[in-house]
Amino acid sequence: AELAVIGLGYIGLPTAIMLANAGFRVTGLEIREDVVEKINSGHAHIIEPEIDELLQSALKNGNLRATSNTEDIKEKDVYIICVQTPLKDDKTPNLSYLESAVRTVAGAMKKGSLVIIESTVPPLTTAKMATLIEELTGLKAGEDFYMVHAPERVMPGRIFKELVYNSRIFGGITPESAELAELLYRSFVKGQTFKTSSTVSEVVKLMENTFRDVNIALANEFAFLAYQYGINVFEAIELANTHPRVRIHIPGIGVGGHCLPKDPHLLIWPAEEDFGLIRLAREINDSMPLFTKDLLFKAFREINLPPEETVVTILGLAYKGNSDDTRNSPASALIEAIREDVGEVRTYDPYVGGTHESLEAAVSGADAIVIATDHTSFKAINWEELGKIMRNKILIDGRHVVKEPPKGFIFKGIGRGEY
Ligand code: SAJ
Repeated sequence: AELAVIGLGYIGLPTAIMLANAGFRVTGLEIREDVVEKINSGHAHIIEPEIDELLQSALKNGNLRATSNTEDIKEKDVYIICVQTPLKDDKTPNLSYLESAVRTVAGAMKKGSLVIIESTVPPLTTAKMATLIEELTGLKAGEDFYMVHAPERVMPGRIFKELVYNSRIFGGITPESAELAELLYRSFVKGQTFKTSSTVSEVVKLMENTFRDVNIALANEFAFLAYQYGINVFEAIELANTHPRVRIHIPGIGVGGHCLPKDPHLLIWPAEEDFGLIRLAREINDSMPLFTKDLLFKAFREINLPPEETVVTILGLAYKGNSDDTRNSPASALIEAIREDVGEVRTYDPYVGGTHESLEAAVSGADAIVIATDHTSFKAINWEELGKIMRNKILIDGRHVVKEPPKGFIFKGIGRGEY
């Protein structure tokens, strides 16, 4: 079969590579021409273990080609849409990328095509997009073309493992649609596969990320409570998690990335009524960078440092450890919140371009360090040694990277001992 993947980002590119290596002829459509060029020359534009090798083998066997020309995806058997579905304000989804991808597909497809949406979408969207295709093409959904929501579930950093071993859901607008998609993905998926309706599948995907977001909010609330009792919340969590049915998440400076901060909003957006818990969890998680700012300014007050004279170094700009992805990163929210109030903000992230070249250069003469990302390399830092090149020694740990408060520092961490 001839396939087209629309959108070669974090999900589209790995999926196109897997399908090409499974033997399908895949054309990847991507509007960013520099990205197309890079991919066709064998270099992925995203950082992900194994990606360049797998991309090169897909190019070598002649099954994968990237393009920015919509003419190249005419009359394919299958279209897989992997575009982003961000928010346009605090809580309203921006479905314009999805809609424009669907319009492109409608202009290219033929009778009998299978259209798959991998993007995370608000409930009922797949059915609406099927209606849009009907209007644009005159074809009848479920008869003249097939349509499925097949949500991606992979974790950046583990994409190629999880693409193969995670189980997958295929939500068809008709049972036959789901069956066709399942057959296609079985070419590389070793996990279990399940078929359902498109609306159930949309809700399932959103529930998964909402579950994680709400659980992280609960952990963050436990961190606030821990201050009241003067205990280390991480010790308490570790002990609570020895219970066979308890799995408390990790509190921290905030919830970033392209999924968790928006998916709970997508879940409740089309509903007439929601009951508050999901929204409150979002508010708690969004408040964490400000809470981290509070910890920092408390430390300034303890040694009578006027904030406007301080140099603050943020360690980690990525939204999570060992990643180069800065989308919705709590570090950026913190920087935004302190920029006007402190003398100078410096950043250091070994994965992210545009920050200081070295840890030492970023920290030299600084008054405070705030850890905003749990990169593995940060865990090996000798703080007492590093402290020697600082002007004042304040260390704020937003990611539970520092196990023992280093000597000679004013140390504060989220959920750690005294506030
Ligand atoms: N975080 C915490 N505490 C935790 C876990 C995470 O503060 O206990 C923070 C992280 O530091 C990060 C944010 O939450 O800032 C999100 O990170 P994550 O590791 O939870 O998730 P993502 O966004 O990288 O990927 C999630 C995954 N969903 C679930 O685990 C339910 C992934 O499987 C999805 O495919 C992905 O969202 C997606 O694309 O929807």
